[in-house]
Amino acid sequence: MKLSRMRKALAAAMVCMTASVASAQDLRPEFVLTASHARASEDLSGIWTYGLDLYRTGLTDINGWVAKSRMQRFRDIDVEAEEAKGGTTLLEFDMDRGPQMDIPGAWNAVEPELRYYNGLVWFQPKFTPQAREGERAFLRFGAVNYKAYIYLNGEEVGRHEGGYTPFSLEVTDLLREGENRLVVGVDSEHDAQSIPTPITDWDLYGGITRPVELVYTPETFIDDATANLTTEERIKGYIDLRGPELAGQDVEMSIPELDLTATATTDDAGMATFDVAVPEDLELWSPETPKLYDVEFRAGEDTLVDRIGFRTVEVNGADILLNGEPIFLKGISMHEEEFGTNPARRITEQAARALLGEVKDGLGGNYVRLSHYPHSDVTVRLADEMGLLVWSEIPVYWTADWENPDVLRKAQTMQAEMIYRDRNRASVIIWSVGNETPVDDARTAFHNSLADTARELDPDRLISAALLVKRTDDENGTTLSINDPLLDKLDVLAVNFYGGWYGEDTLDDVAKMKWDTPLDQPLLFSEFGADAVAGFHDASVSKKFSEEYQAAFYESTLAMASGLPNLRGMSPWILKDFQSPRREHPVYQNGWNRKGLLSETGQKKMAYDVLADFYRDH
Ligand code: GCB
Repeated sequence: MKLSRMRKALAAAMVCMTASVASAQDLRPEFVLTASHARASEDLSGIWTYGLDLYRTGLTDINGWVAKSRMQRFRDIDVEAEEAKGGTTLLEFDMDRGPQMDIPGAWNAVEPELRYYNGLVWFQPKFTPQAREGERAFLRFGAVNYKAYIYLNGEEVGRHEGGYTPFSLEVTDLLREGENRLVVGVDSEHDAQSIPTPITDWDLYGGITRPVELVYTPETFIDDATANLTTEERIKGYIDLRGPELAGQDVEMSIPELDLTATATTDDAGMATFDVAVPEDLELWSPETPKLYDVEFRAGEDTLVDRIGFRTVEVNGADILLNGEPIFLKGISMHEEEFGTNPARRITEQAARALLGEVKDGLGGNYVRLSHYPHSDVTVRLADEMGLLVWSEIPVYWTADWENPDVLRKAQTMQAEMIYRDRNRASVIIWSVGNETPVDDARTAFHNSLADTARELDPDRLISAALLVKRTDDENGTTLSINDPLLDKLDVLAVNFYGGWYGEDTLDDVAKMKWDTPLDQPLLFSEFGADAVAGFHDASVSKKFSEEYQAAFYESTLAMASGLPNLRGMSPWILKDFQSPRREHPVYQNGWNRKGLLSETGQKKMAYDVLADFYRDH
């Protein structure tokens, strides 16, 4: 064996070894705070002050020394009052008198000078919590992109890495009566060891992009609870307590609308499981009837109510079965970006409804690919309510430091944070473990580990990945195949395909291409698409960036895809034009990827109706 190949094989083996270390149990977030929106809480969102810190002087000094106290933005100090005392005090920050920003929302949209700012920004709200005797308090962040450093009243509470998943930190003993000072350092910089790595095809969107809440719980509380319909026609679930009284607690899960009550007793770790027969009058959740039930979890003085739908999903040969019936996934891909000329990834319920409404009512879809990272909980809960199936993924996108066990651990942690957040959402049917990552041993070992942990964490959903297509040109023409050892770990094959857009192929060439894919598994087109500028027309249909070309591209790709015997769905790229610093054609793009069926303000392009018609006929 050549030395380089030996090294690769060894590295792959090392990746596998570390994978077994991160068991599903190890990956559980310290606090899940499931259904936290249903708890007593205070929303800390609103106007916060901020200060830039491009050289990260608030975190460290030169030579890795501790940051100078005059630079430590997180100090619990009234700078103006200190200065008024006179004397020798020197402070080179003042979080109280900084400029202001509306949180949540990415900073890129706020000021022109922040449009492409990529680094550390300090944020501060001051707040006065309600007095809540005997309760525990947690700071819950919906998402901070990308690294977060959290301080309350001058003390470090915790850190978090990963821009799209929630995290909760206990602050019971740090909260004080009266005014509290929360300081959050947010570093948007990505590097070769981050997930994703620095170059993607979407906007940086640095900042605190989802709500920050102070959530209260009893001393011993239900930190996590699930209820899920399995293919054996059982409702299974658990209650997982945190607090001083874990063992031997009588706990209960009930669905009043179905007169269903299940009781259990917790083990020493505070865990109790349920496994009950499905009541006869259970109305299954589906895109046509997105029925949700109030499910009540009770433990001691704690009660938690979540709205949960019950459905099964499985694969049988090349079919995807929803509630036992084959389903074709009529979908579209979507980034987490609201309509508007200057989006800030501010996903209010109204913003999410506008996007998902286009999928469900406009295109007549039943499915959405939430690409390329876990989207806001608001979106996923709305998908439950509106009846849209969901593909959800972590941003293992194009590349990662495959041979680095710490990076694998990072990806697994993100995946666990996503799964723990959304495992009660009926809409979510697919966890994807990667997007367009070139095949090699170390990369496959990395993805295999992600697939294994996803399955261990959630055996009741399907695993997929958006794969690259292998192209062969010979005397028989062009053959497209999926030649990827990762297939063994996937329930559903998915491919991204851009023939007729990137490269020299004409749309006629695409129509003649042959596919050679395994036929015993369902196949999804996880992406295909072409740019078009809304309102730019070209009667000859030959000009890229015209609406006509995009529409013709959709027509020919849909015709080609329809010939694939195991095609079971698609999520073309993409619902709406989205910001991307990768797309800088000065006439057509100007920082926008134009593959939307809608412009950034919601203007329909011709291809929109091509897809809507196709879905109406399927
Ligand atoms: C892809 C990527 C997606 C890009 C898209 C494009 O394959 O998965 O993130 O935005 O192509 O527009 O090229």
